[in-house]
Amino acid sequence: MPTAFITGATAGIGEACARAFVGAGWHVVGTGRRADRLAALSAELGEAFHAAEFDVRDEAARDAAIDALPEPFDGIDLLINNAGLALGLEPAQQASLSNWTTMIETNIGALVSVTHRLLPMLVERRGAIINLSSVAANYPYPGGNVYGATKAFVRQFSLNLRSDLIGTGVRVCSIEPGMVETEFTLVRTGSQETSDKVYAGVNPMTAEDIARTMLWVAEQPPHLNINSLELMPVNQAWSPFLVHREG
Ligand code: NDP
Ligand code: 8X3
Repeated sequence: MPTAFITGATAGIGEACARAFVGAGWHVVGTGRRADRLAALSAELGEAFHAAEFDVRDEAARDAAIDALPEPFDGIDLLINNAGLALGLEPAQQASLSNWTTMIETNIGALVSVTHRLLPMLVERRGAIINLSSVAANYPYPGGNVYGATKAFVRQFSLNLRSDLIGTGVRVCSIEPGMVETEFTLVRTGSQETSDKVYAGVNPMTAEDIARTMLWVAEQPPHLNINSLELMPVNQAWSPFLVHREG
């Protein structure tokens, strides 16, 4: 049975992935800061699931958790870099620097660091990496400023990894979803009411939609790499360029 290491398994896409991969016969290491959520997932998923509680930005805590992985969770075949967040929707000139720093540290810094830590094992096992980018990587929108830029980094890092990993058998995919109803907008805005309004009437994608897609990516034959995959709900598309008229 292969093992997946899923960052941010306490909510949304990561939690749905933990369920989907265990359901498909994988072993799963699920990480996150919220111990109560990890305990509930452990109780639900049983022996195929191993909880690892740490802040993804804390390298020492992360290394301690990885070093303590028991068999059969200590041989990782798939890294799903999912933990991430957006904070704020203000225009750049009004945004909080601390929000920007948190997004950069989490979406870029921690993702790079976890990848660096697990790459030797993934090479040894001819494993795979799935990185959570976003449509925000590919299309600018007002208030997307640093969040979109972090996701553009994730997409380009994924493609560049492919170049370096040629010949190793390691596969890398950048997943780029649009609107998925999770705790994402609650975290971004701090308001459940605002979050509910964002998704109202949209029929957005679900965390399960993305988890099913990631399982499909992971279970392609070993000679086939899905480089990037952009997904949107049918009720989401692009808007015209913004134009400001003077006077
Ligand atoms: P949720 O807010 O529902 O889940 C985010 C997960 O990330 C949680 O498990 C949270 O765990 C974890 N996380 C955040 N910060 C940290 C941290 N410092 N240390 C450890 N874990 C952390 O959001 P989603 O499921 O929607 O988001 C998952 C990924 O998908 C993100 O990278 C997001 O940018 C991306 N994405 C989301 C889209 C959407 O529309 N929802 C669309 C495109 C991409 P905890 O708080 O317990 O630590
Ligand atoms: C989340 C999708 O469109 O809210 O990455 O930026 S979006």
